[in-house]
Amino acid sequence: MAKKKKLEKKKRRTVRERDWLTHGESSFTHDLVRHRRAQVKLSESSVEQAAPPEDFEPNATVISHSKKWGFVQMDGSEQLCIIDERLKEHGATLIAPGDEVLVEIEEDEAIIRAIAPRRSRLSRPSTRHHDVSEQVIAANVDHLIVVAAAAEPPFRAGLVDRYLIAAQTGGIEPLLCINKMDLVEEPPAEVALYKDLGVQVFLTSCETRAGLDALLAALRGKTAVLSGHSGVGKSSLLNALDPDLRLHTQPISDHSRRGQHTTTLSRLYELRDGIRIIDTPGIRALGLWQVSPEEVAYYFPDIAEVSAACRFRDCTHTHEPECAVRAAVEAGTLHRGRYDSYLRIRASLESDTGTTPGRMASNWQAGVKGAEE
Ligand SMILES: Nc1nc2c(ncn2[C@@H]2O[C@H](COP(=O)(O)OP(=O)(O)OP(=O)(O)O)[C@@H](O)[C@H]2O)c(=O)[nH]1
Ligand SMILES: [Mg+2]
Ligand SMILES: [Zn+2]
Repeated sequence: MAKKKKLEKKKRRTVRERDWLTHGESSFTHDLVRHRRAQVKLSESSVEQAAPPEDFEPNATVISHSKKWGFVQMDGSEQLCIIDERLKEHGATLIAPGDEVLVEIEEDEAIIRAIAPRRSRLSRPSTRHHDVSEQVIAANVDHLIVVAAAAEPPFRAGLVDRYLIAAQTGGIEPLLCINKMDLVEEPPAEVALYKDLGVQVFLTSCETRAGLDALLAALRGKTAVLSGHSGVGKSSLLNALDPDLRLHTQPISDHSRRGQHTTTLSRLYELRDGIRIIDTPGIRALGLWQVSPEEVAYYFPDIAEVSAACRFRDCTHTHEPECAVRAAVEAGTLHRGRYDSYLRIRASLESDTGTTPGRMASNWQAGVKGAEE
C-alpha cells in the first residue's frame, strides 16, 4: 500500500501557463513549488504507453524549454508539453529551440514523445558539471547571425572567428551583423576580411534602422539563431525587425553593474515572411565543439590556402621552418590579425585538452578557459 502511494507521487506532473518564459527558469521552479497543490496528475495510460517511436513525422517545433518541459509550436498555436521521461540525453542536450518533435496529446496532456535528428546545430562544449558534453544552443537553423557591436561593447574579431568555425562544424551558413553602426563613422576594419572570405555582412542600427531591410530580405523563409556577446543588441534587433515582440532589453552599463545578461532563456520567435529567429543569452566566450587543434587551420580558409606551400604537410604554422603561412604574414599577404586569431584559438584548444568536464574523449571537446554558459 505504502509502495503504491510512493509510485503515484512520482508520476505527478503539472500543466502550467506560459508565464515562466518571461521570468526565466528560476521563477518557473519557484512556481512549481507554489502550485504543487494544484497539480494535475499525468494519466496512467500515458506513462505506460509504448516506447517512443523510432520512425515518425514530427508535428511540432520546440520554441523554448526547461529540463522537463518543452514549449512548442504546433498546428499554428503554442503548447506547453511534458518531455517523455524515457527520452534520454546521449552526450548532447536533449532538446533545443528549433528541434522538430513528435507531440502526442493524451487526456489534456501534451507529451513530447520523440525528437527528430538535427539537420544542423549551433553547439559548444558544456561547461556545467552534468551528463551532457555537447550543449546544443539551437537546432535546425539555416543561418547563424553572429551579432557584434561596432562599439559599446567594442568589436572583437576573436569571437567572430570562433562563431565562423562553429557554424561550419554545425552545418549552418553564418551571417555577420555589425550592429550599433550609429555610434561609429566607419565599420571595424576586419569587416573587409570577412567579406573577402565570402561571409555576408550586414551593417545595422536599431536606432536609425539602417541595414534592417537587407537583413530581413536575407532571412525570408529561413530559420536563424542570433548569437554574440551580451549587450550587442540581439534582442533589440529582434524588436526592430518585429516591433510587436517587445522583448526586454537593457543598457550595457546595467549589464555590467548587475553582472548578468538581459536575455536568460533561448527562445524561437516567428516573424513575418516565414522568418523564424532564435534569440539567445549573450556569451562571454564560445568553446568549440569537436574541433581539434590540428583542424583549426582548415576552418581558416585564407590560412588553409596558403599552407599548401608549407614544407611540412602537418605544419602547425607556429614554429616550423619554411612555413608559408608565417612567410605570408611577414610579407603582408595574409592578415596578421587572422593569423593571431588562429594562434589564440589553437592554443586554447591545446591547453584545454583533458580539462573540459564530460564523459566523452576530452580532446574532442576542448573549449575556452573560463567560458560561461
Ligand atoms: N546606439 C545603439 N544602441 C543599441 C543598438 N542596438 C541595441 N542598442 C542598445 O544596446 C543595449 C543592449 O541591447 P540588448 O538588445 O539588450 O542586447 P542583447 O545582445 O540582447 O544582450 P543580452 O540579452 O544580455 O545577450 C540596449 O540599451 C539597447 O538599447 C543600436 O543599434 N544602436
Ligand atoms: Mg537579449
Ligand atoms: Zn606552415
